[in-house]
Amino acid sequence: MRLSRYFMPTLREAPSDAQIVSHQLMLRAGLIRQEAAGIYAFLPLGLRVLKKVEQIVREEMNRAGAIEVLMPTLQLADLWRESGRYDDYGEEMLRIKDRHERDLLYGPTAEEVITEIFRAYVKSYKDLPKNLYNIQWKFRDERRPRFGVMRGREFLMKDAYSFDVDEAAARRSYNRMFLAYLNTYARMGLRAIPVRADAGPIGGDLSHEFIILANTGESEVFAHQDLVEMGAPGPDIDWDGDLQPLVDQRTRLYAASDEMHDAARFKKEVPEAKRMTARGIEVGHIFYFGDKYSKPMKAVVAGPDGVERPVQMGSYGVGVTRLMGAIIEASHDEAGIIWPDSVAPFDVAVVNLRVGEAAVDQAAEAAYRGLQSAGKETLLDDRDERPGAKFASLDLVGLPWQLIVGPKGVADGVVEIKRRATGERQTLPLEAALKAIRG
Ligand code: 5CA
Repeated sequence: MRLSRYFMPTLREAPSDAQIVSHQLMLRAGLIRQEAAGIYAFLPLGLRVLKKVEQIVREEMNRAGAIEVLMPTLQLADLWRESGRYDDYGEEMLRIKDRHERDLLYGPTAEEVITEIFRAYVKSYKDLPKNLYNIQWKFRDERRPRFGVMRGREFLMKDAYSFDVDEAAARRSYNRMFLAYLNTYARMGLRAIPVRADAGPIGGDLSHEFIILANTGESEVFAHQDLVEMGAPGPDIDWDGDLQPLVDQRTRLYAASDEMHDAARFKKEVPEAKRMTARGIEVGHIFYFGDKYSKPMKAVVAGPDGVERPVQMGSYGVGVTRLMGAIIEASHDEAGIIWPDSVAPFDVAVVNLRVGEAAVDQAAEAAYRGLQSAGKETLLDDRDERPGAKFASLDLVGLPWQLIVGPKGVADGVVEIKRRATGERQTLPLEAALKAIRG
């Protein structure tokens, strides 16, 4: 992509109502534009990041055996009357009437819709387990939308729903999601801590939140330091095998959100030097709630004994748009965003420092073509601007690499490469520079 023809509206200053660094940087880097309180348009760079985050979530769901569907954003109120949640959900639910005066709502979550789909087709334990997920926009009319995509009203969520014949099997489904979540966040350069959580309006008694540590986070967490340091299990575990030991290893150590925190237990179970109290961002939340929806909605399956029972369910949410903010909170400096390679909007910017000077233009074009044919997503900065302005905006948008082509280097047969994360620079012949970036 040639920057002279692209749409990357960066801002020198963030609007004064952006209070936290990720919100400021998302606006300044031209990733998002607020259209109404808590409602955002995704601009080209922001959309590229969103798609990458979404794709990582999708791949890790698929790896763990979940199957993708797409449910509508608008749902029938009657379904929510069946589950009994229509009246309980309150003012957070955006209620809509169509021309036939039918009550609709913009889905804040989709337990009812997925249960309706499931019960239409699945009747026997032989078809279980099943885990169906979608990545779809949700709407919650939050009282205080704030911090940009962190607490939006319209936001993108991955929501998965598991169906099992009994509690033991449902627990296995829960474990698969628990571990898939850790792998998902790790691929984005994030370390998430699973903490015991309150199930809130989704319901049920087994629930974990996944928290990214950040001072600006809205959640307070209490955890054993060793859990914070424990890595993700990695993709190569046996997804059909017994995952309980891997989950136990991570749930044995104390970790709780503020609603579930028990100060006396924390003191008793965690040595003082290992007690961590911190703020964090909830980037995922998983629930096991048994027959909370299947029973009132009559989603039943026949067991091996021929007896019909409500199917055992769980649901598993990831805040996809919120993750963009969380990644920036975890990875930035004074100059701007530092995207992890896996979610960066482009891999590399080729910076032409003397647009219009034939030899420099030619060398920049050669670098641009070389990177593109190596499969690197490349932005060619061919804007007619001062070098200082180019570097400021490129550091702000935070691509992992810059390949800098200037008149002096061209005369010497070299270019400069810069790694955004470390600031490390190297002067190399073009071929060696391409090789370093190709990795
Ligand atoms: N049905 C369940 C799981 S699929 C559910 O809705 N869970 S939730 O309410 O915890 O939401 C799942 C995830 O969506 C949260 O962990 C959070 O990361 C994200 N999320 C929730 N509300 C918002 C919001 N207002 N703005 C941005 N992301 C949000």
